[in-house]
Amino acid sequence: MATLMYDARARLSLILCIALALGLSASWAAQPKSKRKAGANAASVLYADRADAMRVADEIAERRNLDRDWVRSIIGQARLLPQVTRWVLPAPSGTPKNWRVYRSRFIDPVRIRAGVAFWQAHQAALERAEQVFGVPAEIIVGIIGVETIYGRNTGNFRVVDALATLSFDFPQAHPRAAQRRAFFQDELEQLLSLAQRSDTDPLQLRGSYAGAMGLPQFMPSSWVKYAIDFDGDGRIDLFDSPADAIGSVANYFVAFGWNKGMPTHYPVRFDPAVLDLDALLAPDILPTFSADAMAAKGALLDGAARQHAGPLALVELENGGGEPLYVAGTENFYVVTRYNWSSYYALAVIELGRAVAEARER
Ligand SMILES: [Ca+2]
Repeated sequence: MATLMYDARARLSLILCIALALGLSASWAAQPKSKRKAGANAASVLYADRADAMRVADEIAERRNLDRDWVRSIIGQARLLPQVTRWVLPAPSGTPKNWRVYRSRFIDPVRIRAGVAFWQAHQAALERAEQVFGVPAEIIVGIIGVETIYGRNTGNFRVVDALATLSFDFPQAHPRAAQRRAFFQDELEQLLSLAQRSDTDPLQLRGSYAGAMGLPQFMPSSWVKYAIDFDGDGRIDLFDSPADAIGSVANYFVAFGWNKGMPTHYPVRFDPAVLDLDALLAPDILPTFSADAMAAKGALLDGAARQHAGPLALVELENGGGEPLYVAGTENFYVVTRYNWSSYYALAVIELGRAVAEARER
């Protein structure tokens, strides 16, 4: 999900869906298929019966200048999804992350073939997005592939149910429960406001269990801020217009600082004599070191990478009990993590896009 949610900002960074993955983020894409299909089994709790939900409905109506009865009616028809309150909990601490396993979920023949077909069908829009925004087609193709397999799996939960559940019944066991609850409550408010403005019935909208929608899995707040009409029909439709999805992903990346022409990452090798891994990993994925500073701490780049002008981060991807993978991430790698706050997610997006591009050339 693009944007899907982020603690600090707002889009998709969401949830940790698989044990490997990392932290909440737009990774509904990573959730087991069994979760994705379970959306229809709503429990019997209706939020019309909940005073706290109706109080929030009144506040939303007041803040957004919406019809109070309409807001109460929509939220009142939302149903608690008990399974969602379990899925948003982080993996138990100590659960090892495993890049190879994570990667295998996304870089596979079915998804690559679907990516080739998507690129072929929407080549003109992808080229135009690259010209207008400077975001390469293969990055956009990587995002839409990881998120929804090019629209095959956009989620079947009523978005209103998902957002109401996470607004009013976010699990207290989550370490950042209050923050997350506030985040989802804001998303619910954004959804109602957006639906009212676009004359859409919010009860008809379907998405991930965290409320992410359409081909690129945008959360409501991201839809409001970053979605664009890229096929020129005068409306923004991330569900049925691949061109709108393509343009919106590119626009999202530009909003988060995508640098045209900059690679996302470089291979890195270590000089054991001077290696200071703790210092190199301290800033996590935030690009901090010049190529020279990185080399001084024992992480060496080769060839043109040594001339890279901007800051770099040493990105560590665990492989269960095996040797981790290390890459030098640029500012553009960091931008990919703004779509979903995870280095595993970002590298999967980048490698899927590359695999699709290579398959096209064969
Ligand atoms: Ca459009």
